[in-house]
Amino acid sequence: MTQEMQRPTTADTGWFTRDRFGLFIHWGIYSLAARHEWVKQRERITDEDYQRYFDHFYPDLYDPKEWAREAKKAGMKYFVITTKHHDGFCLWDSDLTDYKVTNTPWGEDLIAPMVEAFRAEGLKVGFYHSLIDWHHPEFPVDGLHSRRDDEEYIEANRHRDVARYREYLHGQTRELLTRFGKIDVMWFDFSYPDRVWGGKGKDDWGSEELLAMVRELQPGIIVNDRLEIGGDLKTPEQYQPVAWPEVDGEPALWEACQTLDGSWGYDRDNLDWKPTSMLVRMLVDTVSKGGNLLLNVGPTGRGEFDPQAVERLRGMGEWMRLHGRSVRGCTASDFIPPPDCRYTQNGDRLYLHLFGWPFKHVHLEGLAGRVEYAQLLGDASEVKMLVVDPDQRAQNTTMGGLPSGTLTLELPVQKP
Ligand code: FUL
Repeated sequence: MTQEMQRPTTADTGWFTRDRFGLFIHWGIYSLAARHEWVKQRERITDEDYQRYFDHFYPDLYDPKEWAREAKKAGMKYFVITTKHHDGFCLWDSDLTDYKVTNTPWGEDLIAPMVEAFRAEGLKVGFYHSLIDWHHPEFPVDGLHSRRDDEEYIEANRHRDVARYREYLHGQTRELLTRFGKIDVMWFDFSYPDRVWGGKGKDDWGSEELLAMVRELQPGIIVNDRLEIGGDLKTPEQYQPVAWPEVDGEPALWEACQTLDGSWGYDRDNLDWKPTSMLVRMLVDTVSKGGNLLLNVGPTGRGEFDPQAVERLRGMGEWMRLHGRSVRGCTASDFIPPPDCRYTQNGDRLYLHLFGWPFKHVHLEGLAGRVEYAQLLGDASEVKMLVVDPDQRAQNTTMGGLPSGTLTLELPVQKP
C-alpha cells in the first residue's frame, strides 16, 4: 500500500516512544447513525438522506475535560481526534467549507476546547484527517461509489477537477496546523484496496507538497505513513504485527491502532466488546515489539463515551497504575520469552509478562546468572530464582530437561 522508504524527517519522536499509549477518538455526524463511521458508503446513503445527521447534530453532553480525565486515568499520554472523516464533515470552523460543525444546530467548534482540555491534562495532540472526501464535489469517490480503475469510471469522473480538491485538502491541513497551537501527530487516512488506489492517491493529494507543508508548519510533528509516500510512522490497523515492523530493513517507528469493539465510530448495537484483559495484552504485545498502542473510543452523538468504553479505559488505568513501568519508557528486548509470554525492557530492567499464568514455575532460557533480583511488579513481592545446574540435570526430577543457562522463577500458585 505504502511506498516503504525512510524519509528525512524533523519529527520529534522521543516522547512518542517513551509514552507508548494514546487515545484515538472517532467522532462525527455518523455517531448519530450509531452503526459504524462508514455507514454512508456501506448503506449507500445519498447526500440528501445523510443530511439528517447534520441537521440533528447537537452534542449537549460534550465535556472534553471529562474525556481528557478518562484518557489520563487510563494511562494515555496523547490523543488523536478525527478532524474530518471520509464523510467530509469538519469538526472545526473551517473557512473552506460549509460542511462543518458550526453550521449544525450545535453551532460551535469542537476541536479548540478538546485540544485545550487534553493539553491541560498533559496529553499531546494528534489530528486525524481523511484524505478521502465523499462530500467534496471534485473528489473522485463519493459516498455511493468506490474508486475504480476502468474506463467507464474514469469517463464518468472526467468532469471532476481534482486539483481543486487538492487545494482544499492542503488549505484545510494548513488551518489545522496553524490554528490550534503545537500539534504533535498528523494522522492522514485513506483506505481502499491497493489495486485501485496504489500510486494514484499521492497525485490526487499532492502528497509530497502536503508533507513538506506539514513539516514547515510544525517541524516536530510526527506524520503517519498513509500519504502513499512513506512517512515517520507505520500504522497497522486492527491487527498485531508478528514482529517489530521494518522500513528499509530498519526497525520502524510504529503504532498499532485498535478498536474496543470492531467499529471506530459509535456502534450502538455492537456486542463485540473486547475484554480489558485482551486490551492489556495488546498494549504489552505492542511495546514488546517496539511500538505504541492507539486505542479507540467512538463517542455518542450527545458527546459521551459509552459506559462499556469507560469501563475498559478504567480497567486499563488500574493495570497501568500498577504496571505502567513495564510499558512506559520500555521497548523490545533481545531475550526470547517463553511461550505465551512477552518481554519489555527499559535499560537493565527486564519485564516478563505472562499471558497465561503457569503452575508455579516459569523457565527463562538464557537468563541464568544474568538476573540480580526478581519481583512481581504489582506488589513488589519477591520471586524466588532457581538455577538448574546442567551437570545435575539427570538427578533433578523436578526440573529435568531444561537447557543449561535457564533461570527458573517460582511464582505464587495463584495469580495474585
Ligand atoms: C481506516 C478508516 O477507513 C476507518 O474508518 C478508520 O478511520 C481507521 C482508523 O482507518 O482506514
